[in-house]
Amino acid sequence: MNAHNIQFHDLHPTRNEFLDDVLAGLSRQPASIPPKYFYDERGSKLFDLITRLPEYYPTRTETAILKANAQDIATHVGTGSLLVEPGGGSCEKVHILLEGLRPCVYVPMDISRDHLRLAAEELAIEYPWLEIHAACTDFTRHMSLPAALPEGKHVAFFPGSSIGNFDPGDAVEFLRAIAGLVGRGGYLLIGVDLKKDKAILEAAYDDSAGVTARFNLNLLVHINRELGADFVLDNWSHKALYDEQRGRIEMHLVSTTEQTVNVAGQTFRFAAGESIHTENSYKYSADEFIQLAEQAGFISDKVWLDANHLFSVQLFTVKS
Ligand code: AVJ
Repeated sequence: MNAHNIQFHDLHPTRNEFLDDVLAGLSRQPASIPPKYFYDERGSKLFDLITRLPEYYPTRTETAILKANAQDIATHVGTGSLLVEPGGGSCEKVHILLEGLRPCVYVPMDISRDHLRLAAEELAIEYPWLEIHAACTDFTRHMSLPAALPEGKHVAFFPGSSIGNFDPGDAVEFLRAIAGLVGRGGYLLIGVDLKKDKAILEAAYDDSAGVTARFNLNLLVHINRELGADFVLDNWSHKALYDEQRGRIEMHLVSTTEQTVNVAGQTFRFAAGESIHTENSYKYSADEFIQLAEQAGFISDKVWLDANHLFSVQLFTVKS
């Protein structure tokens, strides 16, 4: 079946940006690689598996909050908007909002091209009344909308606590870019994971089935394939820890032996126990996050929580 209510805009990052980021990251001390490169096709599939793990509470908790409050959210935001979702590659959570919000356009933006295309096509068939403009783009680099969108109040939807991947300073900058994107009168509906017990957090990022470990290690598979590197997977192990001081989960790939790795003609040495920092996932209290968003030019409109206060869904308007 072919849907006609969909357009695809390809703004995919070049192989050079990936290579530059990896070379720069591995040259740093300690080494690090941006988490956005987790999401090749297999990485996106592994992440979908993570969201269904018993230990990984964020997805199901956020989904429950959205479902329980979909009507309330629609009442606050109103209908007929232009709904933009940076990182919305699987077009999954937006289902919960579509019937209530009845936006005129939905713009999912994602770095993972095939994943985005498939999900957007399925959505287009399921919601024939909805115009979809899928944009394959690295929204952490280019925060711009595809050309030729209809007029309307802009609503940014940023679920999943993806904001947690940014250091707080970068998060403010990113939120400021979103404020610019939605403009005056616009909204931000964002999912924010909350601070909680260390054991719950660490289990969520080091599950007993080992899916998160595979997800982390897949970053090296992605680099080997796309950039012709020679990471030996057996020489790396997954580590996740909660730094209570900084309020963040850190994921690392730890070198299990002394080794060298070649990437595009450059050689990198790793001692046994040395690690590549692959992700931060910051946790906030609801109030801490409101303060952060205020620095970016937003005003808190409403906060929805689950009964156990594991996760928050927060609505903001742009300060005028
Ligand atoms: C997609 C960034 C929200 O930080 O929880 C899940 C990614 N990494 N398990 C998160 C992730 C390991 C996830 N975000």
